[in-house]
Amino acid sequence: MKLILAILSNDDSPAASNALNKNGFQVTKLATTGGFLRAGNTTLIVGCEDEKVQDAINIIGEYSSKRTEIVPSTASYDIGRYASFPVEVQVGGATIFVLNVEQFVKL
Ligand code: 2BA
Repeated sequence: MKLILAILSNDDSPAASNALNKNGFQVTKLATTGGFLRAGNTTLIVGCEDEKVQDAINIIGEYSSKRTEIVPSTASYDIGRYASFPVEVQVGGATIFVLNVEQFVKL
């Protein structure tokens, strides 16, 4: 048995979690914070059989692929007035750890 820890953005986690559930995986969601950006993210905990790990990773990847989004930049003083210009930022992606489970007990 393996334990998957998947860190993904708060935007992607509901869809990823739903898809995992629909495909028979049990999921626990933790509200976490990135140490570098200090922004909120979500860590999904999934315990599953070894042969199911790749399926879970594929599902998570489907709902958290890296993509670019256009967002308004912070307003800056330009051309004689404060203006906000759209900038392209990369969002999404997942950081996934797969750990061996020594013992699994449900009481
Ligand atoms: P990612 O590498 O995609 O990491 C996204 C989040 O995943 C991280 O949020 C952290 O919560 C978790 N994470 C990633 N690798 C991990 C690991 N080896 N162990 C434990 N947790 C891990 P943040 O720490 O806020 O980082 C956000 C983004 O900032 C990272 O995206 C990376 O692109 C960048 N970054 C992180 N640390 C950096 C550093 N020391 N120098 C430069 N850029 C850094």
